[in-house]
Amino acid sequence: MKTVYTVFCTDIIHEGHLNIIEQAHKLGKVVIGALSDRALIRYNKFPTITQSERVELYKGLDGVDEVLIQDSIMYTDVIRSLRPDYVIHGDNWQTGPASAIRENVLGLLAEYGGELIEIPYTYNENVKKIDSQLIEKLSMPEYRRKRLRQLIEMCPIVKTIEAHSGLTGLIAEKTVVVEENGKLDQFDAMWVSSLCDSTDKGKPDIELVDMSSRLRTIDDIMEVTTKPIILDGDTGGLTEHFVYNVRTLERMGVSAVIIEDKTGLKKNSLFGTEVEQTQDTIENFSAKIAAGKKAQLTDDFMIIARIESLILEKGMEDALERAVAFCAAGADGIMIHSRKKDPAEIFEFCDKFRQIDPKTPLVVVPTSYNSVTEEELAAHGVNIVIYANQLMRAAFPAMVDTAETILKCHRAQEADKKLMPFKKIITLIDEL
Ligand code: SPV
Ligand code: MG
Repeated sequence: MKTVYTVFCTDIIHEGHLNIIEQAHKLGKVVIGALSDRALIRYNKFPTITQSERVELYKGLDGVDEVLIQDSIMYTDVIRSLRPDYVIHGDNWQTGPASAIRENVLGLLAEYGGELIEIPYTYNENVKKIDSQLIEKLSMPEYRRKRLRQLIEMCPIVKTIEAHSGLTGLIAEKTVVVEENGKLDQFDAMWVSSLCDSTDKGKPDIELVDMSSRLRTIDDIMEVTTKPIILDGDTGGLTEHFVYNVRTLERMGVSAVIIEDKTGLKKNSLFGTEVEQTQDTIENFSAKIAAGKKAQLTDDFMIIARIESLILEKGMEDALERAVAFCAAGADGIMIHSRKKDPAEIFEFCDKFRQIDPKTPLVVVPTSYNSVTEEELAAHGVNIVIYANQLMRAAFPAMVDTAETILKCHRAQEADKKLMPFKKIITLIDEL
């Protein structure tokens, strides 16, 4: 009896999957690899049912003999232990990032003479509808909102990139890279930065862009994405207003708001002590957090307290004292910020905080200390890394350069060399 292996990473079975099983069954014993939660999220397919529910779903299908868990998007461990005679897959992985997985499978099968069978991918209206229903489901508030907490449990570190528009949201949603080791990677979540949201509107980052406008930006991003959103809530404003905003954000499906312990006219933290900035008292800020937590209706939403002590040079002890107090007031996480060039003070804070509190999620924004790696941060107990402004900073100089080139040349031809072809820009956005 030959062994036939195939991997499923779906929450809904459609005729394409049934066809694969039927073809596999003709060849021998059918073993399905259920991609684990951990592997699925790196592959940009966030599960809407649990891993064990997926295993049960696959086991119940006619023609399936065995279901095992495949814990990595690459087939290496399973193929080396199972040594299937055949791996069967739809032919839709021959191009794009998934072709790296195909290469991995071909290499492994060649080690002992196994064979890859590719069958035409079923892509009819019904399958398309099921695919888009899955995506729609993930974009719904109740799924999106809880996804950040799920990611914190599942990932060594939640990789978060700034988005300030539908287009940057799409980049955060869809960018996938194949790394040198053949693994795929992508971002887990999005940060709606006050700096970039303000900059995009040509305004300073001083809480001038009001909440209605910030919500509009969030809505634009939500329209075209499914990944969870962390809002930069600045100081949170008046407590009396903050409680209403918590409810609104929660209802929209935002996963977390981060508020910073400053008061009065807020300036961007990267100015540090070069401008006048006032830190709120522990008592006031704790009361704001507690009021927000009281207003919250679901268990999913997170209010994360951002501590500005290191930015304002108030010292490590002050930062730690605040972290403990804000957690006691109900904060679901702590963001510690620094504008030093190296991560030493961030590491010190995280190590000391972890001795006091092993669990509360820690968030960092390595804009100044940008040589630090995700692995190093995770080793110091960080749960969420935010790349807070890089997309905006990439786009701005490119646009200025283009404007200058057109002015200098009195035509567009010279500028065109660095631009995306217009044929590509009109097909960049998927139509329904
Ligand atoms: C933002 O992105 O708006 C932030 C992070 O608040 S920072 O600009 O570093 O203060
Ligand atoms: Mg900000």
